[in-house]
Amino acid sequence: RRTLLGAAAAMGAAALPALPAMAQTKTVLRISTPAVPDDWHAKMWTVFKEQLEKTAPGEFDVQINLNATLFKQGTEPAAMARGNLELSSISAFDIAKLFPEFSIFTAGYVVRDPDQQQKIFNGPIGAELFKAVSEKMEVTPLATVYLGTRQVNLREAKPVKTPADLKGVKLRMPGSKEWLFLGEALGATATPLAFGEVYMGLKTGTIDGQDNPLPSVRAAKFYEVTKQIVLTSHLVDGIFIAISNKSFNALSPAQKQKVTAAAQAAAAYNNENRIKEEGQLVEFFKKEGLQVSTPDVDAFRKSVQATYQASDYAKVWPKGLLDRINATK
Ligand code: KDO
Repeated sequence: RRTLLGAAAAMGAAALPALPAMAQTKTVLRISTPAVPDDWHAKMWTVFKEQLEKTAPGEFDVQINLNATLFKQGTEPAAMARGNLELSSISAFDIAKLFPEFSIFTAGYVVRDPDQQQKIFNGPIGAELFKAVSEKMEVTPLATVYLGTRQVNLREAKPVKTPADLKGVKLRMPGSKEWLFLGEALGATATPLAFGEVYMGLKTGTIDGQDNPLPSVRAAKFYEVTKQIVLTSHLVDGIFIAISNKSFNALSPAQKQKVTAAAQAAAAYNNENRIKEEGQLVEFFKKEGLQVSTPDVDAFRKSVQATYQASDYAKVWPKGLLDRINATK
């Protein structure tokens, strides 16, 4: 029996007929994220999709799933490792679970600002750590997304100057021990809850507060159900656009390059817009009737840094990494 290709080969390569359209199956790239539609790290995926449509027309079918509708928050890395999901944005906390050395980026007051964050992850530190992430987690980080600087957001207004003022405050954190540790380091009583349940938790009072960057407080409308924002600036938070190694390895070198470039364009779009919006939101929240207060940030910094230094987390941080981070300008 002769196949079409066999027949073509017999005719000589020059006579190969053009492949019929049906042979061009698109590579499906499913994205899952807990981000709400109006947040920059949700909108950035449209930039990713549109760029790929231009650079690789007809090659990819990009499917964007927001609001954690495809995979629950925090389960994306395992889904990608199994090959059940192609892309997501993963946090330092997700990475630290499987690669504890990375917990240095879950610690409060380590990274100084978004510019330094980009320099850290786009330079030699990022290259070394991302290689280890790829080996340990079966996912490859493609771009660093500035999620914003995390602030404390309370249901009822109260004077907050130092961590002692957060004593007994039920502060919602995402559900992993690395996140809960950050909440406790701030002086609060950390309570785990998925992002999608925070609005209701604040409204009904099952939690007293939550921490997120200002653009997410706006996009998820937490300002409707809270009265105060305390500008602790405790974590310059980053998430990483990551692809499952199974999907990445199945791409041609040209496709790998195009997917990486699209991820970087998406991150750049997010970073630019988020930084700009962060500068404008204090005014917005004040207009919405919230009290926006500045605590003794040095007191928070000293206390949080000391808590991490004394913890088991710091014991596994690679020797010299903190100094290298601090020296990154
Ligand atoms: C959150 O649950 O507070 C968090 O900010 C954690 C991040 O790592 C990230 O998952 C984010 O939520 C979601 O993308 C929703 O903005």
